[in-house]
Amino acid sequence: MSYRDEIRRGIARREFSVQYQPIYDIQAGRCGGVEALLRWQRADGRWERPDVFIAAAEAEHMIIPLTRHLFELVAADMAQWQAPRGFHVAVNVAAEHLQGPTFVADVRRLAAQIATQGPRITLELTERSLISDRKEVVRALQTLRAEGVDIALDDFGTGHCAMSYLQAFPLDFLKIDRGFVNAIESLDGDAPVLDAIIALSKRLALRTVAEGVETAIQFAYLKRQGVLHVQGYLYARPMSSDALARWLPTRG
Ligand code: G
Ligand code: G
Ligand code: G
Ligand code: MN
Ligand code: NA
Repeated sequence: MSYRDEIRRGIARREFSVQYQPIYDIQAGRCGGVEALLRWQRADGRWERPDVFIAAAEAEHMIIPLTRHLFELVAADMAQWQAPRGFHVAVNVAAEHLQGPTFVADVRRLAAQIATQGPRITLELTERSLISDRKEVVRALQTLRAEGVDIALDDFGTGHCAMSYLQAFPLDFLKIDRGFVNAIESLDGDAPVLDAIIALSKRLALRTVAEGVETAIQFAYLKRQGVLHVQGYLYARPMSSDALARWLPTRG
């Protein structure tokens, strides 16, 4: 059976689930949202690595049906939690989906399904997905943004794009890749590339999310530099929808 068929069968057998990683809003002093991360547990109990099956789904043109399935899982999960007002739910979007003809309709369907819960959708895009089809992609993003969807650039600093896309695309958040956060070793040490990324975000009026924050020193450094949101094992690990439903009321 091809990997493509295995993914299709996995969707039909409901082997996919979603883990949610809380994102801390430093200014508000509370959880500001979550990132949805897809997981795949095979019938024999084995967990497929997400980086592996996501890459395979992209390579075999299964990422659009898989992401639509993710949207359905997220909508069903969200009915179980009490998300505070202004809460963000971030979903990762692949280049093929973003550039395809069904993208706006697919996101609108998710938005309609979760409308009663009132959270905002954040689309996490990678630099790679912004390379081609500029006009079409800009138009799709502008349309969704006008309807209240936020756009985040994920894994910032790890791609191979010219930085001109930062001005060409409508963006709200810049997610600083964990590699730059890792460079923070002490409060008085320096992390020049990280500092430059934060300064650039400010100049472009983009809100920053630091990823992979694992230590209190990293947290304090980022807070001092004016980063607005942090995500990482220090604050919370990715967790099931049930665990999130229990966790949220304790962390508001
Ligand atoms: O926890 P983590 O191992 O989930 O994620 C591994 C990689 O897979 C990350 O780069 C993450 O962005 C990506 N990923 C996780 N879930 C999804 C998803 O639903 N869609 C896409 N396109 N990527 C995802
Ligand atoms: O590429 P993207 O940023 O969408 O993927 C998020 C990935 O980062 C997931 O695989 C998630 O499990 C992982 N992650 C989240 N917090 C941390 C952290 O503090 N340290 C590390 N090493 N990985 C993290
Ligand atoms: O707001 P709440 O108490 O839920 O958040 C506490 C969590 O947020 C801590 O576990 C830590 O991850 C992070 N955090 C919040 N404020 C600070 C701070 O001033 N210093 C450090 N080191 N972590 C903080
Ligand atoms: Mn992401
Ligand atoms: Na990332």
